[in-house]
Amino acid sequence: MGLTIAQKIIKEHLISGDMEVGSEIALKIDQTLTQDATGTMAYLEFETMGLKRVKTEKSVAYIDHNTLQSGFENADDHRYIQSVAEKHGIYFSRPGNGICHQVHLERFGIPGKTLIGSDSHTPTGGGIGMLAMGAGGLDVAVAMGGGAYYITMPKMYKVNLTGRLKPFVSAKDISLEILRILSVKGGVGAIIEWGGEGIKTLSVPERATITNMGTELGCTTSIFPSDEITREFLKSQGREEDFVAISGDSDAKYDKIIEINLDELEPLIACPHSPDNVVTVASLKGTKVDQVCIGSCTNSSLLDMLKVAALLKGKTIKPSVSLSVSPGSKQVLTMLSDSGALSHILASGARLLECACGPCIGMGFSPNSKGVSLRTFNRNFEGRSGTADAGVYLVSPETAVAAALTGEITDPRLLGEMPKIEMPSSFKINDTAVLDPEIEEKAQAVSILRGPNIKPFPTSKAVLDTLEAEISLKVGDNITTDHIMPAGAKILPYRSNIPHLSQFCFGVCDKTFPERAKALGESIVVGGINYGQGSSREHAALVPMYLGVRAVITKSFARIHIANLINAGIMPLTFENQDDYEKLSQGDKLSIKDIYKGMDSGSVMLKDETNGEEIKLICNFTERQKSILKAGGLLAFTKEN
Ligand code: MIC
Ligand code: SF4
Repeated sequence: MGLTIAQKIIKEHLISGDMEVGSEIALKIDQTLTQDATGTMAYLEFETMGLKRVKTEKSVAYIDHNTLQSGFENADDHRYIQSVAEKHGIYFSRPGNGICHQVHLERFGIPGKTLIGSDSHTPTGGGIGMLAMGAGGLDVAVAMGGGAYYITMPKMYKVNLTGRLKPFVSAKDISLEILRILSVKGGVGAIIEWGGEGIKTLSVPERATITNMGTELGCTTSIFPSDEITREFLKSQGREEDFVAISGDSDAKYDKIIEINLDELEPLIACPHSPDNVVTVASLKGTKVDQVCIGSCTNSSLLDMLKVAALLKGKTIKPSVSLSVSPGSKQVLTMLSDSGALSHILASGARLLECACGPCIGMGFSPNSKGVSLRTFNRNFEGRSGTADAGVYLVSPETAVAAALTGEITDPRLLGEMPKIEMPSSFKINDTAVLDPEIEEKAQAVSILRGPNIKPFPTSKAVLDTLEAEISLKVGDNITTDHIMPAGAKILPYRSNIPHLSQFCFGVCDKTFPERAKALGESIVVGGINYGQGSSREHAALVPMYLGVRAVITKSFARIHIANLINAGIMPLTFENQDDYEKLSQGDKLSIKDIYKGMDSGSVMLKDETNGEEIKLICNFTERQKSILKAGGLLAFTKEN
């Protein structure tokens, strides 16, 4: 039987396990990336492993998230990461060089290679045919040390594109359409491959917009074939030698096939507070808009920016709208500036932000109270923008410009004729903002620069045979990591200070949680479907662990979060019968006995001591996962072994 693109790459990188859907496989990882918000913790973990050099083909540390330096914390973390990178053989992308995913695509990604990154949008690399996955910081640290990355062998989904996008309809609308079809949990346990005649009309940055936002489907990753369009892109980046062609076999088998006709697609918009809350732009016509943000790892390529500049050329934005533009990389900004296109953006009244994540993660540019913000980003979770009562909508760059010019949600097709965009055949290469690591012989002399904000790593506890604890919090479906461990300018600087961070845990759901959890000593959290969707931040597991959470019981989990819980020594359990969720209430005292036996048989019995209910919970762990939980987390397990 033929293989899919992903199966081919997995086969080449398989260290152990069977490529059978649902079973655990271990993969060799060629490249890693980290960003600063997850990187400090990842490098602290890497240091604990005591290795001198990374063992990957290429590891890159990016500074792109925590760039607002309103105190010493972020600057200290940047220096720490820079010094670790220099010492241990990691390339360092300086602040200002751009968003990790955009820069990695331009300068380092290679078709057919495996990449894991401590950021959930690492699948952006799927746009050039990489098997690129988001992971918790500890998993990235292990991979840097040469260890395998473990995933559950995914199902394979295929999306066939036919036709060609109409003017003012773009790659972002394809992302929103697939979210409309599949929902934020529709990709869990699957890899999505993009194919069909229609992909020949999509350039690499457009493909990368689609694989980037595949993360919002919950899938393991998304991938395009590596074809002549990929070759052209690599050539334009001066890297044609990195090109290899990769495609799925014609008789490859897919578990699901979805057809999208690009001719029929129209401008779409995701309404608050979920990326799958998708309707047509036309249906929201006339909604007043306060703020428009263009950028993020989803839509900040040169192509996106040139389109924005061309549409803004000679026009002025509405006085009632505040427009920000953040190009994805120094390369994009330089070329935008050299071509003169930047002047059109500035003349329109837009505010230029640095090449970083910025408003996407609430690092500045928060909307006004009850503000309506249209963003070309990938997430619109409640509170993520930094303004609790703002309504964030996700749109294409075309729809963003239409709103900035008219002051309301407007179908961009009403803007007239789409200007023709000429893409350059070669990009301006200047990698001076990427610092090479020190050579191995001299690396010993590099000292690590640690700031006072770095606090000791919290120690986790081993899972014991009996757990008796109270439910400290019960939440609903689709709880994101932004609910569990919010980000934003005020909180992100403390990513290496778990005690400080813990004050904000579950702040979006219940501000009293940290105090209550601490008072209980040990407790259990109960959730609904797709618990932990969203980011890769391991802090959404480490902080609850610090606050004494010993188990999380849900209807289902998101992929990266369940791995992070196990790595932190927190037991993830699921209801055998989802209706049993209703039988548990916050404050109930629970007991789970014979956990070790249950881990072997795949299920445990929970007794609700408050109401007498008995509930069966699934705990299908692999031998490796059982050992990690019994050791009290992956760090403890790695030290033991
Ligand atoms: C995000 O988009 O939510 C982030 C911020 O990039 C996170 C990583 C983090 O929390 O630091 C992600 O996507 O993994
Ligand atoms: Fe940065 Fe936003 Fe992309 Fe996350 S989603 S990496 S915060 S730009």
